Order: sequence, then structure tokens, then C-alpha cells
Amino acid sequence: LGRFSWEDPFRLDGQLSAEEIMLRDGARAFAQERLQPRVVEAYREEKTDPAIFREMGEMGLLGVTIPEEYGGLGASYVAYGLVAREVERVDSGYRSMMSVQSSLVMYPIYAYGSEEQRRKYLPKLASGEWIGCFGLTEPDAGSDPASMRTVARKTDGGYVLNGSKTWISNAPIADVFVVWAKSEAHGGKIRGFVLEKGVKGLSAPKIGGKLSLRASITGEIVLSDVEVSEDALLPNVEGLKGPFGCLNRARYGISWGVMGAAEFCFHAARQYGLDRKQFGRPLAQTQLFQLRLADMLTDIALGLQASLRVGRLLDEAEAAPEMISIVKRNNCGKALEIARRARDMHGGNGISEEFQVIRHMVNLETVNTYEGTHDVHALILGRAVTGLQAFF
Ligand code: TGC
Ligand code: FAD
Repeated sequence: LGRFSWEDPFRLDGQLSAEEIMLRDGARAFAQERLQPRVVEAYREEKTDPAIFREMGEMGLLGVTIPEEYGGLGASYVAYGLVAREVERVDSGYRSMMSVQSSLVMYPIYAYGSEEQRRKYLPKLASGEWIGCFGLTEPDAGSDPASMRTVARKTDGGYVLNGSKTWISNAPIADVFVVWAKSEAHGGKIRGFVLEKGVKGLSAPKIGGKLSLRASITGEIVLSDVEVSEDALLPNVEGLKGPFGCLNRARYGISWGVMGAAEFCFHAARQYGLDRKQFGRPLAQTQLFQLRLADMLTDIALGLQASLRVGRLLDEAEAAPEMISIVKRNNCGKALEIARRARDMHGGNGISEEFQVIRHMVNLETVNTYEGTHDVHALILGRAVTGLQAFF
């Protein structure tokens, strides 16, 4: 008979390569030593430290899957997922900063950009010298990005962009803006543009009053007659499959990330239950507490195993978007449930910043919403199951 470890029920470690384990361990040490000590205050004060990008860059955590010649590590999607899990074990906002940079900014420049664009942007994004953001969502186009209003009008030497984006991670501190707009010169099709901070007519005000994901800054992108030259256009993609190609990777990374947050909450609830006595015995010795821990253990074990499978398929270029919808939706929903349970199992202490579970819980509300809400992913899957479109 095999041995059993509650910390690694299906022996995930045994399914990873030596390189993946090395990267995972490096990311874990970085996250615990560099991110964990600052997160409680950063969250309370709603402060995003831009230096984190450089620190992540030094550790090789930005653009993990991008080839080495452009500053990445050329590592697997499984390695990328493992990094996301370690960073989000500390805070979903820090993972957000990392995954926007990697999947939503570096990936489209690598996959859809010209050689000049790759050489110009990728090394500086990989080192964290430049910070990137990804503008798809608009005030009137969230779940339905096809209804976006941002337009690019052709001029002699390039384009003029007008419109506004909202809820954009990293935007107020970004140097590089990947923005999606309907291009009149391309029959109104959606095209990607790479804009730089400081260009006339571009501003990115911060969105204040966020009660979730407070360690990660969020803003708008306002485009008011922004003139760019032809070389701002991402030449190699057209239509919604451009942004969705990036979202596939980011959603997949999130499916691992949220399991890291869930593991933090599970471990914290277990320890609290062992330490805290009520009615003359540890809370962990009650049937209800053990039922909850068993549910957490099961959902995390299954979620990680599913993400690993999708990651391996992604590395073989065999992953379908619907597979990614399954793991994004399931793992976010389960992580949120686990965080809520863990909060409850901490009793009154559960609402204190010191115990950290409520921060994870409130963060996971955002993660369950962005990159396709829980219900939108259900509709993507419902369409695959029935062949019937139920969005409208
Ligand atoms: P639909 O007709 O389904 O598709 C239009 C075109 O897009 C293609 N496509 C995909 N391509 C690659 N991967 C995918 N996952 C794709 N999904 C669709 C499709 O093949 C088609 O191509 P073509 O060539 O035939 O035109 O489009 P629809 O308008 O009916 O879409 C509906 C829906 C709901 C699936 C979609 O719009 C959706 O997923 N909505 C959710 C929006 C969303 O995820 N927004 C994310 C914004 S970015 C963000 O949240 C970042 S937070 C990051 C952080 O801080 O960590
Ligand atoms: P809506 O689309 O208005 O949805 C509202 C509710 O209606 C949801 O419950 C939804 O599930 C439901 N709903 C929608 N359509 C249907 C339907 N057909 N049938 C049934 N129910 C439906 N976007 C970016 O482009 N870049 C970023 O970097 C980025 N970062 C973000 C960071 C944060 C902190 C947040 C909160 C959001 C971020 N987003 C970003 C935006 C995010 O992707 C959107 O919020 C998300 O896609 C949902 O869009 P919405 O907010 O407009 O909600």
C-alpha cells in the first residue's frame, strides 16, 4: 500500500520534472520571503509597490513560457502554473500583477507581434523594468467584449485611437499598454495595439474604493485622439481570437493560482482547529471540522490534478478553450468556497487581517469574476455540451 500525505494527496510532486520542481521551489521561497512580509500592510493601505515587478523579473517569474532569446525562461505551462500557485498562496493581487505581465502582455507581443516589437518590448517586460497592462473590458462591454466601442481610425502613417477601457490591472503604473480596438481599416475587426506611456491623449487614472484585490492597482485607460504609427499594430492576429488567445493562458494560470490561495486557507483552518480548544477539546477533533477539512483537501487535490492535466495538454498544443473554462470555473468557485469556510472556522479571528483568510476570501470574489465570470464559463461549457448559444 502507498503512503498518504494530506499536504500532497495525489503526489503532485512525483508528476513534475526536476526543472519544474526547481522553479516551483524558487517561486515559493521568493513569495514567502519577499511578498508575504509586505502583503498585510499593502492590502490595508491599498498600496501597489511597482518594485515588485523588478524583483519578480530578477527571479525569472515574468514570461516563464516565453523563449530565452526574448528574456523568458522557455519553461513549460506547468511551470507557469506552479509559479502562479506559489504567488497566489500569498495574495491574488500579486499573482494578478504577474499573470497580466506574462500572459496578457508578453504573450500577445510574442505570439502576434513583429520581430521588432518582440525585441523592443519583451526583454524589458521580462526583467520588470517595464510594466504592462491589457485593455479589453470597457464600461459597456464586460462579458461581451465583441460589443466594444474603442475604435482605431486609419491615418497616413498609422492610426488614431478613441475610447475607454475600465477595470484594467496595472494600468496606472504601466509603461506598455496592449489595447484592443475595432479597426475601421480592417472592416471593423478587433485588432491589438501596443501603446507606450506618455503618448499624447492616453491617460490611466486609478480606480479607488476597491474592497478586493487591494494590493494590485487597477485603473481605466482613456484614449482621446491617441496617434500612433503603423508599428503600434500587432500585425499577426485579427478578431476576438486575439485577446482570447491571451485569456486562454491567463485563465489557465488562474486555475493553479487560486488553488494556492485555497491551500493557504486550508492549512490555516487546519492549524487553527488543532490549536483552538472549545468544549474541552481541539476544534479539529469535532466531526464538523473534519468534514470541512476533508472537503477542502478533496477539492484542492482534484483541482490541482485537473490543472496539471490541462497544463500538460497546453504544452503539447492540445488544450481546448473549454478545458480551460472547466478548470478556471471549477477552481475559482471551489477556492472561494474554501476561503469562506476557512474564514468561518476561524470564528471571530477570521475577520482579522492577522489571520489573512478574509483577505483571500475577498480577493477570490474578484478572481471568480475576471477573465470570464463563473457563469460565463458555464455558458461556454453549456454551448459545448448542447451546441446551442445561450449568451443572447
Ligand atoms: P464567439 O463567437 O464565441 O467567438 C468569437 C471569435 O473568438 C474565437 N474564440 C476564441 N479563440 C481562442 N480562444 C478562445 N477561448 C476563444 N473563444 C472564442 C472564436 O473562435 C471566434 O473566432 P472567429 O475567427 O470565428 O471570429 O464570441 P462571443 O462574442 O459569442 O463570446 C462570448 C464569450 C462569452 C465566450 C466571450 O466573449 C467571453 O469569454 N467573455 C468573457 C470576457 C472576458 O473573459 N474578459 C476578460 C477581460 S481581461 C481580464 O479580466 C484580465 S484580469 C487579469 C488579472 O488581473 O489577473
Ligand atoms: P458583466 O458582464 O456586466 O456581468 C455582470 C453579471 O452578469 C455577472 O454575474 C455575469 O456572470 C452576468 N452575465 C453577463 N452576461 C450574462 C449572460 N449572457 N447570461 C447570464 N448572466 C450573464 N479587464 C481587462 O480587460 N483587463 C484587466 O486587466 C482587467 N482586470 C480586472 C481587475 C479587477 C480587479 C476586476 C474586478 C476586473 C478586471 N477586468 C479586467 C474586467 C473583468 O474581466 C470584467 O469585470 C469581467 O469580464 C466581467 O465583466 P463586467 O464587470 O462588465 O460584468
